[in-house]
Amino acid sequence: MAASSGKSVLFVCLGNICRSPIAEAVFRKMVTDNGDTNNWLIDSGAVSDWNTGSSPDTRALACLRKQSIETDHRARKVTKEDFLSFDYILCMDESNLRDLNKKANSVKNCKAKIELLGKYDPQEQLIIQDPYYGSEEDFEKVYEQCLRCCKAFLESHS
Ligand code: WE7
Repeated sequence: MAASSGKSVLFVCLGNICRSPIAEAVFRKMVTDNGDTNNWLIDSGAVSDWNTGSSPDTRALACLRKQSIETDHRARKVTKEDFLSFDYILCMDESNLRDLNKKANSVKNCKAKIELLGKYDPQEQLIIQDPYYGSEEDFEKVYEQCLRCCKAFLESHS
């Protein structure tokens, strides 16, 4: 559960094995490097339950490892409680956004602000594309987008 005094963010993509675990790990490293971990609850999740319990995709792990970032995340599906407890739910593409808004409409007292992570990109690349059927470069691009967006998101909430 989110600490009442702190801030909380849930990163979301389709399966929670490529984009959202990268975003989560990148954001956690930034917050840790700032010595601000006590003020943030950070997690990631999926709109689908296809990959529930799985480790991130090996290409996502390799991409993070190149930056000396580790993660022990296991995929999970977004729950109704997430809409009540998180301040922000940040997703990757329009399909995620549609799915999340649909779910948010079925919960009472939704607290979370549901947005595209790409909204925070100073380079204005709004959509973080699914790299699942892509190449190593596509994962690198996801990482770079997450880095820019997470930095801007953190700055706007510090
Ligand atoms: C993905 C995926 C991604 C696509 N991670 N999967 Cl096979 C399938 C079916 C329903 C939900 C999920 Cl999560 C998955 C496995 C995991 N990033 N991207 N599938 C994908 C991409 C483009 C067109 C169709 C699919 C299923």
